[in-house]
Amino acid sequence: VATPAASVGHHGPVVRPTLAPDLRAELEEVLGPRGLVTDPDVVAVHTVDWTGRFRGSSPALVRPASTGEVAGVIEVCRRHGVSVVPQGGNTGLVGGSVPMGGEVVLALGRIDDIGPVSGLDGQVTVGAGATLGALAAVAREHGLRPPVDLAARETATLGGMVATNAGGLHVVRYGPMRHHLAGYEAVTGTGAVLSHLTGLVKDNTGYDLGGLLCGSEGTLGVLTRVRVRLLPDPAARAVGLVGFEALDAAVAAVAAWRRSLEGLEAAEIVLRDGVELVLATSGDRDPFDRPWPVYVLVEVAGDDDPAPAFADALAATDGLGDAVVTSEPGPRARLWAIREEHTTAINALGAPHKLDVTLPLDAFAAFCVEVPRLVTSVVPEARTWLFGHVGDGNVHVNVTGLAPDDDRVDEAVLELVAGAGGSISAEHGIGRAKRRWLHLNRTPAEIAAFVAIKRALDPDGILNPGVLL
Ligand code: FAD
Ligand code: 2HG
Ligand code: ZN
Repeated sequence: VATPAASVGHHGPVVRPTLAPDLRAELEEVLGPRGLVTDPDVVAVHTVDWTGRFRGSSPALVRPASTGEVAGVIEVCRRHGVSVVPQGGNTGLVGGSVPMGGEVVLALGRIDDIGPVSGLDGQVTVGAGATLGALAAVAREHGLRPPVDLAARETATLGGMVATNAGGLHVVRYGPMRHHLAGYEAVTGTGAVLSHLTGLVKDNTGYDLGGLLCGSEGTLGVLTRVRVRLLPDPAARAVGLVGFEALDAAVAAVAAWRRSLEGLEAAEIVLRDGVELVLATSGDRDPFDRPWPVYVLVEVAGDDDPAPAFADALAATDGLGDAVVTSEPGPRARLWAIREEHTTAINALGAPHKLDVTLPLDAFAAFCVEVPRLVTSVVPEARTWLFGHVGDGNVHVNVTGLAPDDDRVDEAVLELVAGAGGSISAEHGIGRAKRRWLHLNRTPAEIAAFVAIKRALDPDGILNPGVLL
């Protein structure tokens, strides 16, 4: 691979890297005619992240159809000293899925088989390239659902979700992806295949390599198949949008509902400016007849209609302004859209800087008040948008009006987070976007352990160089 001179950083390189003829021939040998794509227009689609902030370049897209082909690709690339970026749905939000250094893109889309679903324990083995939406459709046939849900469901893949330890909309009840991983198959940077798809609940036979691969962001191995636990899908649901005057009242209310509402499945926060932006984009009607500064979207599920218990909990809530609650599928979806459409609506303003952070709950409200002030003190013309999973202390700080490679705001916000005892990445990962600040949350000894693990599984550093470490 001819490495382009301008490939490091957030702006796209001018030079297009090309494959050396012998490397091309060996990859063709492994992949067959459908598996190697070098048409620059097709490859280009895979070199830009979902937000448009990270723009790289690549000589080729490889599309293996089996674990054996993935191992073959890694073995060839390692021998040629060529790096590889594993890519699922390319919906990641930290720049980890695109080739910023002229790497080959290894897309998992052809490894997308699903099933069968085990009737006894609800487990299923899934090709890493299967989308969450496709898995949800299969799960529904069995009265089940995937354990994690997120707005990018039609594009995000199970491999990407395990690689990032995705969180999503129901962590408050079920936890992130790692909690539901029952087995894995992956190819390391040496081309070795690690396969442990037993699905055994009790299996204390040494290191938890699946747990290690989960959240490793493609730096230790290319996941080819994962075994996940599906969950029962409760028969009835109620969704409420609850308006508050103040953030601290909203945070306190969520804490109270966590104790009193048995079937609490989601507690998501949005603010007035974000709601206005989403409604202006969608043309939908405001569900309230007056604006509230803060809203919490709550979902409660159970075998019977949970709306009465939900109404009781709302009646006992201090500082509550107003609420709309519905058990009907259509209106429920419209309330969810107000929350889920934030990412798309903000992106339409220009590629934001995305700072996905967790705060201790007792610091959450003060942080949300402080952070817009901090942002404008660093870059006066920047604008801050806040929303997220308040039930988990996780707020998505989106900042628009910044140049893609101007990291001053990122630094100030992440330092504020760490100073408050929070995490600089709640659920999206470190990727390229936050690598500079890993030290804010991890000690030198921890990072040294990370490096040692990386060297053991990827001795030549060909898997996702520049991501995480
Ligand atoms: P990609 O974007 O392709 O890759 C992400 C990372 O995983 C990269 O580092 C990549 O190299 C690595 N990777 C991908 N596949 C593999 C593999 N098979 N083996 C090894 N490494 C691999 N995230 C949340 O956590 N919660 C949310 O609520 C959420 N909502 C979202 C909503 C929208 C609208 C969008 C655009 C994104 C959202 N995300 C959310 C982020 C994103 O969807 C998740 O990070 C998801 O897990 C990425 O899956 P993917 O298949 O798109 O992975
Ligand atoms: C969500 O919770 C996703 O909707 C995306 O994690 C967050 O757009 C974001 O910053
Ligand atoms: Zn999120």
